Amino acid sequence: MGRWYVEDVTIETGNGGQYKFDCHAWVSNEDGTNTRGRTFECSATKGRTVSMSSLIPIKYEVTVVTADEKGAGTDANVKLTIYGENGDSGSRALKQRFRDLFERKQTDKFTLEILDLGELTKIRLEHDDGGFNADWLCDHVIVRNPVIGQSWTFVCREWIGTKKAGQLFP
Ligand SMILES: [Ca+2]
Repeated sequence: MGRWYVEDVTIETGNGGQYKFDCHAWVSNEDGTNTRGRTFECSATKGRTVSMSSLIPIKYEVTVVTADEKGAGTDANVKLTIYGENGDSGSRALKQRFRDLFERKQTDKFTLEILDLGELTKIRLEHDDGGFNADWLCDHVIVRNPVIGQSWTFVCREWIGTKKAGQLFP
């Protein structure tokens, strides 16, 4: 048969979105050329409601660059929170064994496994004020989602210390 009656088509995306196309139309292929088609507008969508259970964990690659300025480095314990359209990462310690982290002009890399945050919006940096001269001048942080190959750069360049702990960027 070359004729097919289509009531509606519903497309569900992997992250819980739902799009319904009302058709109520015959889609014909009677002339056998299979070149006749029809376009239907989307009639109903079910939000960008994202259920956490459908999100996949991603190993985000985090690059932290400390500024090239006197006293910019720190030995305090640094924590990072990443915010995205699907939620946030929670406060994550940036740690590495056997390495003096966050020194002047230094680049430090970390991997954080987080449920897919979607489009990233901001980050929060904080530290525990540990060590001598704990104030820290972070230049920028790059967060990369290796699954889609996209990176977000957050320029910081503000001192993070006891008085300004927990800066939000940008
Ligand atoms: Ca250090």
